[in-house]
Amino acid sequence: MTYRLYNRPGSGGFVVEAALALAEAPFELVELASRAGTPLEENFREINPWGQLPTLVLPDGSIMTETAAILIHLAACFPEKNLAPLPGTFAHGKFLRWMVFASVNLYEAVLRAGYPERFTTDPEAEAATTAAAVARMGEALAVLEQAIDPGPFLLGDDMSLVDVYIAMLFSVVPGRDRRTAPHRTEERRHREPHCHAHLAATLRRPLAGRWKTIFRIRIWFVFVIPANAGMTRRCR
Ligand SMILES: N[C@@H](CCC(=O)N[C@@H](CS)C(=O)NCC(=O)O)C(=O)O
Repeated sequence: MTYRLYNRPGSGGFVVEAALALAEAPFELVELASRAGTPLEENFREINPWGQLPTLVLPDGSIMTETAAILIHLAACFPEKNLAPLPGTFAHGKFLRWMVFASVNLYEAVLRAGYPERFTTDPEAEAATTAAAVARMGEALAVLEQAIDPGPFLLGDDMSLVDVYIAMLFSVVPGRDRRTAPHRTEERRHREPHCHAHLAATLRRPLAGRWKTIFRIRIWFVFVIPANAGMTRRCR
């Protein structure tokens, strides 16, 4: 039995794909025939009633959702791959802290920006809802910016799955100019130099496997193409 990962092109779920590749775990990737920005098929709710990706089917057939939970679980399943500090250590406490911080403060704000209609009943307030979410992401990034110092990784010299997660989120968080790819803008480089260097360090980490290819291709696919096409980038 292998893992089965449901994702779709344009979704931040590629971070789980990257983690599975880092763990060298056998997995099947099911890319839903649904483009980012369009609703998922209603019948997908039979697999994940919350209707979101990534969704991971574990080898025993049980379902996991929530990116942070999936990453924490994968790190525990493959301790020999050093994807996280050992549970019970102080470093693991730090790992969990930033996993959850990223999930509830950054990923959730990305959704508020992308789907403002879910967070207000007033259609005229949608633009303001998006703007407030983008501002909130900036505040969360400022906290991460301090946490990464001195880096290069959140936990110091050792890369863990929390770095891969933060790098994905840093890539999806829009810059002030929503038409440009965020990880390329000078503005971002100046405002969050540690986050910027952290993304570069994460991608530079010399590890075997195809996770970096997945990561690079997905970042390019998700962000650069929509930016060039003048679309709003959203994690959808
Ligand atoms: N809390 C979820 C959020 C996942 C999420 O927002 N996924 C987006 C793609 S990046 C999605 O499925 N959007 C479709 C929707 O919400 O309808 C997690 O951490 O995994």
